Amino acid sequence: MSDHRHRFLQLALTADALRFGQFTLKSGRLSPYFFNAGRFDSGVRMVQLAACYADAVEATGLKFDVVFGPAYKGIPLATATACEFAQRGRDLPLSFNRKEAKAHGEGGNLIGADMNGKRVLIVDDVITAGTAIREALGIIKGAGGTPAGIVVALDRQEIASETDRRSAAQSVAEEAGIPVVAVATLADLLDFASGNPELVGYRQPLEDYRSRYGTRP
Ligand code: OMP
Repeated sequence: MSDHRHRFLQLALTADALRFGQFTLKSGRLSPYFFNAGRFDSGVRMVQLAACYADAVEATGLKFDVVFGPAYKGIPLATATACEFAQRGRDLPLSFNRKEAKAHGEGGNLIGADMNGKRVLIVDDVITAGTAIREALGIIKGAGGTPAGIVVALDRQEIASETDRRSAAQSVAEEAGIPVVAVATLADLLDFASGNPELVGYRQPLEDYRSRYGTRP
């Protein structure tokens, strides 16, 4: 497992961002685990997480001009990732949206750098069925930008729907013609759990869930 994958999973556990139990997902699926990016709730945690995102993106050699964070959780993630790229010598424009359009002041629902005519990297927390990412793609296109790639901390590697057995990440990538990069995947989490005595007991529920909703690698 590459260093950023392992580092991220360890960080997520330490921050309690990765939890095991019973969770109802946005898709209605009942999951034995949940990733809550909101637990990266301090400066140090955010800096460490952003380094994992930047490493994952750099490993792909993806070309892009602007970083976009979808509201809400994508906003701090994209911001921290842009700061990390700046630390690495690359000052990238940053853009994000608000959920409700504002009628006064500067108006609209987009904040930050102009995406028109630019190649845009979306930074978000997690992909399950792909609904959140599809919305973000629509926002970028609406602003005249060209989606260049998507990076999420965790790809849960779940089928998009009963009729589309590809993973949501695969179907979004094929439809949009762009890569979906994950810092780590469910497969990485399963590997990580095998080597960690505290997590080994969670492996079976994760495997059962993967048999029901997951795509086999
Ligand atoms: P999809 O839109 O189905 O891809 O789900 C992604 C969204 O689900 C995320 O942006 C979160 O709001 C939420 N989510 C998590 O935050 N962590 C998880 O482990 C799973 C989900 C989820 O509901 O699927």
